[in-house]
Amino acid sequence: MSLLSSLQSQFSIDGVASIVNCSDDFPVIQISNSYADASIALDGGQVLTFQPKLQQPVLWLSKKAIYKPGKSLRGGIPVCWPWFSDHPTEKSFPAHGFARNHRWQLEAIEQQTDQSTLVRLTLPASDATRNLWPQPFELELKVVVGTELSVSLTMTNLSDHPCTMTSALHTYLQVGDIREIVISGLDQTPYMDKVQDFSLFEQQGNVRFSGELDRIYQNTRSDIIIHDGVLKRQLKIAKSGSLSTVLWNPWVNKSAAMNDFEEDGYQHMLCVEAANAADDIIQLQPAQSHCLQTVLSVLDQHA
Ligand code: TA6
Repeated sequence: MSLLSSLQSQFSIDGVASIVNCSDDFPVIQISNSYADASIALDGGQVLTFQPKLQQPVLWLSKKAIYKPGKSLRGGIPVCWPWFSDHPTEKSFPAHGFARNHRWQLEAIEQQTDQSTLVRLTLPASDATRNLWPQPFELELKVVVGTELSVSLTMTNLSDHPCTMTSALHTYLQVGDIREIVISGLDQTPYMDKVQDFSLFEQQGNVRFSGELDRIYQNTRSDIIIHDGVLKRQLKIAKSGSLSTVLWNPWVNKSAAMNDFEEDGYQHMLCVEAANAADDIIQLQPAQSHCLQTVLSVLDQHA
């Protein structure tokens, strides 16, 4: 029996959940319940789409995204773990860790009593992951598709010594026009600016975009609201288990240099990432766990 048919017979739920190959050897879970449609790739444990019924897509997914095992897709919610950005000491290791480049295992798809749908995935260790991260670990991703999208990443240290790690739910959001976007929730928050040599600044008022922006906001638990006058909606990004929030838009030149970024795609996307990044390092004792969660919701249709 092929992987796809065995997943389909074990996990599909009539009228709600199915597992399809969205390109050669690229299994994707498709959810459609009373609240929303969503899709999740086993490769990377990556949520690709989330669209509440009768609304516009919440997540941005590049039209030039490459559907290939071992390569993180441009868009949706890549999982960055066990390090965010570059590895702290090994420059040849992949950026943003390895969780986004490996195939996850589907553990369960369940209808909840409120008719939302829970999908549970785990990342198995392999020789390839052990070469990059020898410590035994457990990594679980829970995705709940309802009126909101909730994504929770639980990391557990299964080794016999303390471990440190960083992480992010690198969420690509769909916006009408990046130049018109206003972000609230970060006033007076300190941030590290990657575009200005990692210098430290403090946010004054709302965030607006007029060029490349790549910042790690620090020491913040706040919800973010994206005010989108073009799509006439407000998106709320709530989080827990995170003291850092990353904002990213590559703008013209950086996006043109990426082969999986559609032309002018930067105008319609924005990353808001619930993270443990920079000084927000997670230290786990043996058997200890940490949960990083982001919850996305459309507040209303009038920005
Ligand atoms: O989260 C922001 C960031 O770290 C940027 O610096 C940026 O280059 C980006 O993520 C995308 O990284 P990727 O490795 O997916 O091209």
